[in-house]
Amino acid sequence: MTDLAELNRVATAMVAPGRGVLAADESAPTILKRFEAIGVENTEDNRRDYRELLFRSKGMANISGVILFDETIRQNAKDGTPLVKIIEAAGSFPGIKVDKGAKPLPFSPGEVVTEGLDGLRERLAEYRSLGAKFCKWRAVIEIGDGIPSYNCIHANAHALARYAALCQDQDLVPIVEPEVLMDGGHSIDRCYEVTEFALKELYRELYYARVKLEGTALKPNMIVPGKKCEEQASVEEVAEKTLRVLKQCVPAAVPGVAFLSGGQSDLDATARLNAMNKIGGVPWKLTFSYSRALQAAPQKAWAGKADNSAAAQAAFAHRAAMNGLASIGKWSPELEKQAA
Ligand code: 5MM
Repeated sequence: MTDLAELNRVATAMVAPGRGVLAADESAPTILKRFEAIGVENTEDNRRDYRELLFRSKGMANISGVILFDETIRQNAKDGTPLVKIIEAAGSFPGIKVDKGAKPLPFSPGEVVTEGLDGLRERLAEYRSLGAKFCKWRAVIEIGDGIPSYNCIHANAHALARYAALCQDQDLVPIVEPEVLMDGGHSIDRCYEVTEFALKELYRELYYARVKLEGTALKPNMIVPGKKCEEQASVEEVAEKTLRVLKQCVPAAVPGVAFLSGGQSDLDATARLNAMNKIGGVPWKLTFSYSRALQAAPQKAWAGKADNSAAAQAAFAHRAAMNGLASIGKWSPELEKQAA
């Protein structure tokens, strides 16, 4: 029998004030891209060394959970300690990405649906035995000419709901991530409209699948204009429109919302989260579940050299601390400079 109290305890701790989630679940092609950008060879040891340095950084004080990739949840640190144990020792929950990636959606040019439901029950049981307390599944929704279609919104919401129900059946907290991409030249209002559509459909499907919202976390995009849009938005506009869409769509039973960074600059991701928490007045905690906005700085500082490990750990700790402050509305540009 699903232990809803335990699921709620984990989901609530994941969004505890001052803390958020580190998304370190880059799949093989994505970590290759990240390592190429800093001139590092994409070997198993390098992937291990890099992630180990993050998990041993004092920045983990602001990290409530770490999303891992399949390889990482099975990996040991250089001294033989399982990486999962290092995360637990830092007071953080190990989590796992369980989707198998976004694949073309038949008869819907330019659209994708996330796959990975086949065999998921068995994979979840194994991940739980390896120490996972929560999972992540990411749907990808692109905005373009005539897209997204209802078929894309619905297929992805349905898959997210089936995944979430299976997670809870195995006593794992599902993070549901319907990401509306910020690629392209669309306006902030178009992003609002599509995100609203995706979230409404998601919560409808979660209801049909009998998912217990108290034992879930939402990982959405913020409401932002496309990267190529000529009219960019102020921090206040992003915060205000993001809160507005969440209030329209997300039930109060959800303990917390942990945003993805989605290609925003490190500072934008922090400042916008901070602005939302300053406005407040919402039933859920608002925090971060960033990958790029937490890792770009440490990756640059590390550049694959053991001698740079301390500098990389400090860069990670800095971003984790700044986002920790943003999660309680206590960040400021002055603090950012002082602490840097
Ligand atoms: C680490 O990036 C995750 C996706 O990895 P793959 O594309 O390799 O499967 C991604 O889901 C990530 O967890 C979230 O989108 C947050 O990352 P950003 O960089 O958007 O904060």
